[in-house]
Amino acid sequence: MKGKVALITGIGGQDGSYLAEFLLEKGYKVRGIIRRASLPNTKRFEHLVMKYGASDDPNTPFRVEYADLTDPQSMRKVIDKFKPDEIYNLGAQSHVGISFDNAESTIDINTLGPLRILEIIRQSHPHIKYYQASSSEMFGISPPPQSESTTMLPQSPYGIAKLAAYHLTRLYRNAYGLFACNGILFNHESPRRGFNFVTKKITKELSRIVVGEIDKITLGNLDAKRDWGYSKEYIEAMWAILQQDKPDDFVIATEETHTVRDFLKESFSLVGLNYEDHLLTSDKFHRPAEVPALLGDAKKAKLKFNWNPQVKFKELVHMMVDADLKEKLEETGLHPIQPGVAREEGYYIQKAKELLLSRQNIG
Ligand code: NDP
Ligand code: GDR
Repeated sequence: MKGKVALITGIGGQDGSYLAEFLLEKGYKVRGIIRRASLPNTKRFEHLVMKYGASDDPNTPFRVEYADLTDPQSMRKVIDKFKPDEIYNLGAQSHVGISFDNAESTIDINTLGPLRILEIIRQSHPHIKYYQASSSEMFGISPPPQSESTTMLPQSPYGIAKLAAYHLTRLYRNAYGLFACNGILFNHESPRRGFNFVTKKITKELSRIVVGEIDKITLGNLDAKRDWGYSKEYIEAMWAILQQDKPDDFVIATEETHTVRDFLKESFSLVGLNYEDHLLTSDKFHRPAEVPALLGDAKKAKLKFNWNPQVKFKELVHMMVDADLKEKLEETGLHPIQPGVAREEGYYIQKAKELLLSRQNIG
């Protein structure tokens, strides 16, 4: 891997930041693009800038430039400049609910964005390997379990945009012989997950309930089922997909499914709370059309590159609850920040339980 160059779009997102760390560890030179924002959108990779610097030297391990998937000239400029061996196209308007309100820009970023990259590769750099961040949302209302051969019936502008990009990726592979692959990833989460996805919303709001900032969490559909895995493991599959002998498409999933209600119940019970005492529901968080049940069948990835995720539902909930409690207990001064002190996972869950008990005793 030494000396290989990878370009990551969406490097500022959950997956992009983990993938950058993983590829740097492997000896890649990592290049990323970010778009202009009025507030910093670099938080998830600031530690990499601290570690590797922000030099213009072409040999520097880590480097980020401004470009935008909606701006073809900017994409051509970075691809011509960095001449990557591999492109991981993770940049997207990735929120399904918001795609109903921003349908056109979702299609611009999520469909035309990949098309622009594929065209640049086809015209000028046909040796580049291309990874497309495809999604289980493409299956829509097809009943579970879903595999690479399941019919795709998307239920949102997001799902439709991703399905078009999935087909473009296959077309450029079949018609022009490009090494272009789809990773069809089921939901994956982590402490770095964006705040308006349901898992992070639950664990973050729970931490606010624990310290007494709020008393209720407001959610939409609690019956939707999702196959939730851990982002840090899923990005390894992205890399493995591009290392196969032949370009292909792969489902990546844990092969377990749980409802949103299960996630809520498990999170609250970790600190000894009953979610029903703290729950409101609102139409605001219901979608015009819903994907009722996702459950991946990842046999092909298991067979081809030994895909075997270790973090399943309970471990994931535990990790995310503990991380948000740490942040909240430190931010509010209820637990001192102790630089350099590493706590075992679960430490802040224990502290939260003690806090809730002491509050009950005072009450
Ligand atoms: P995030 O929303 O955390 O990250 C998306 C990234 O894309 C952000 O860095 C965002 O930048 C960037 N981006 C958005 N618009 C543009 C644009 N016009 N030009 C350049 N960059 C842009 O998503 P995840 O990390 O969770 O997901 C990564 C990819 O995988 C996405 O494509 C997503 O759709 C897909 N996916 C995700 C799954 C999941 O469960 N996480 C499952 C299946 C697929 P900014 O910070 O400026 O908004
Ligand atoms: P999803 O993730 O739509 O599956 O897309 P999200 O966490 O947004 O929703 C999961 C399920 O929870 C229900 N839900 C709520 N969702 C949100 N965001 N907020 C709420 O308050 C709420 N209440 C209930 C939703 O209706 C849904 O059924 C994610 C994204 O990462 C996509 O980019 C990715 O492609 C897919 O996963 C696979």
